[in-house]
Amino acid sequence: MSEHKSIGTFSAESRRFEPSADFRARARISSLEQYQTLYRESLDSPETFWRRELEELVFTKPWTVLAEGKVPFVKWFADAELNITESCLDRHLTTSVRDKVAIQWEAEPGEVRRLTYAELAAQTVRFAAALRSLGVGRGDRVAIYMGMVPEVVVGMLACARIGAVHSVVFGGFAAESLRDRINDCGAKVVLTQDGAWRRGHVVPLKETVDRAVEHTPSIEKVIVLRHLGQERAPISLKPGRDVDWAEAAAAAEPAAGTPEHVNAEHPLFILYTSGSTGKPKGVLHTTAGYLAGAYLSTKYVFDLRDDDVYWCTADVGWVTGHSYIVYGPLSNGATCLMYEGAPNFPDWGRFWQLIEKHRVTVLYTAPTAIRAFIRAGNQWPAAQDLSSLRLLGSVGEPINPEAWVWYHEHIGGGRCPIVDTWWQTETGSILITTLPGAAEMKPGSAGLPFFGVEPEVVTSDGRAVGPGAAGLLVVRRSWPSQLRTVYGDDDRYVQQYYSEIEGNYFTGDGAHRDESGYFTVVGRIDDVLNVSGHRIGTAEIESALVSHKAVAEAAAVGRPDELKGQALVVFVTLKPGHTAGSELVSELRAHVGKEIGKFAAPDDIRFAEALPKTRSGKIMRRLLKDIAAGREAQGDVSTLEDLNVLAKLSADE
Ligand code: 7RM
Repeated sequence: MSEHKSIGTFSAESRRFEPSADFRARARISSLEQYQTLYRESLDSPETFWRRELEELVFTKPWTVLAEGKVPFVKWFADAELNITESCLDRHLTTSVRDKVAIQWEAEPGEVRRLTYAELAAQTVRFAAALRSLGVGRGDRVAIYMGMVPEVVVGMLACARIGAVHSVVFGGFAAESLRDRINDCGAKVVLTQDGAWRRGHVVPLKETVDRAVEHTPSIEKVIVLRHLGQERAPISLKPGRDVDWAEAAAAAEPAAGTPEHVNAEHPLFILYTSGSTGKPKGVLHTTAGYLAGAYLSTKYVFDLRDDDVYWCTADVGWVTGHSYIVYGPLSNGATCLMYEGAPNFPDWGRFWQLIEKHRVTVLYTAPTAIRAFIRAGNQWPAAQDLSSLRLLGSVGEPINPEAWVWYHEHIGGGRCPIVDTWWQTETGSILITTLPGAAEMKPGSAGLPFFGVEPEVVTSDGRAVGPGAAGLLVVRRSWPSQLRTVYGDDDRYVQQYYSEIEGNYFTGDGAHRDESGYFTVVGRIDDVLNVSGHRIGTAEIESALVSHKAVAEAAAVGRPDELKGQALVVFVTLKPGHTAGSELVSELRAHVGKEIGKFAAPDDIRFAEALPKTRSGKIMRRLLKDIAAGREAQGDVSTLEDLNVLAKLSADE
């Protein structure tokens, strides 16, 4: 646990921001007292709390048991039955939300499409019927490899409608990563599209799927949406395997799109995320608990009102897209803006033009994007009318106070509260943030626990540390939207999340808490990096590197980076007969891009004669981190196998 020492220092930030009286007056939760009363109730009388708060969700069989069992295996709303799409779609069809826009979509080249709740429901029902007719049913896994188009939402909801389990794979992943994920979950079908726009170029998604499914015995069908068309994204459909999305939908009988009512604990989706080994974990979420978390957090954290135009800039390939583009906002009947392309296309003004054009009121984005906008210059947001905004959010990594204050001033015009939301793929929904009308904001600090959540900062033996002291962030008890297991690997689930601190969920993050109970999450303390908000396991990078013929050994570490949060630095040793040099650097970067995805290509590759190791043969990452950051190697090097190695690595600077 020696690694934990490195998180012990942090600089105090003393600026404080209050929501305006105007914001408070219209907020659902408008004072600290009101928050505290509800929070206490959520912990002390959870039965009363959840019964009342979930009232508007649709259960075909109501729950009589709130939670059954003990961590690590808790069943929430154990005896309930439901179909999540009835809370996201059907329930709105008998109210004025029916004709409200659910998804307002803008393509990268500028085309705009609007889908009302009635239209989204109709498309979902039809596509659900199509999936059924292709033999997909309850419990079957469906991989989704698509870009940011409205149909990806239709695809996810259609799976949920028939009780199938979706596994969305981010479109930036390479064929090999897609193949491994399909094989891990045994998906029967892949949903994809011909291509997607990215910075004026076509990303050939179908082509990548073709390569991936060469080695996926479980795949029976590939359903292809023609999004860009044959001219811009030429594809061919393989007879017997590939199905045209539109044709399948047109041929389907909507009457066959009835919802499958499933038990509360029926799997809803699997989402792969990086951990500390080379093999990504299939985080499994189930139905009722996940819905409860996504729905309630969206409602209170974004404080959504009828006339909001809400924009979460995440990709649906990440958990933020699942919870805060799809299930959370739709179960709340919100209007969501969805944007297909890159934030800087055709220039750095695009986001701000989108906000002005669509009159966006709530913006939820990532610190890495904010820092890139700061670098691009204040003239871009200044040129646009951002007065429609009333609330801002941040997610994905710690936001540094400077970026926070810039966001507040240049985007929020000084009038919009900022919710800094801490959560993880595994937590399903936001666990820590300040509710926007309830509490003062402290730049850099995520804030207070959400309802039903009991986080704590502890020492490695599980004792709570005092105010200001750093430690491990854990969650003391189960909450509805927590992951239920690692798909197909209960042991890994228990090992990873419930063995570090007895009886507690271990987040993998380091944190501290101040006298008023605000949590500041400092970052990962395990071998997981956060590069531009992308979660990357060092072991995955290392195994990709050693699969290259020239590489003998590799060690990946993070280096603080002004823009990306962390930059990826790798140290490699070569096999005999291979020479270090810029040619090999490009080759290795391309290799990692091909094995994992371009976003995971190392920023910096350093060749070494040997890697520093302990006498027991463990690579000393702490030292490599110091070297990567250009710091003098610190701490105990007495167990280092060969001190000359260290001297050589540093001399290479
Ligand atoms: C939602 C998401 C999870 C990791 C998590 C943290 C870091 C996320 C914040 C944050 C500080 C935040 N899921 N993280 N949000 N750190 N403040 N507001 O990002 O599974 O991809 O990543 O991201 O380290 O453990 S994730």
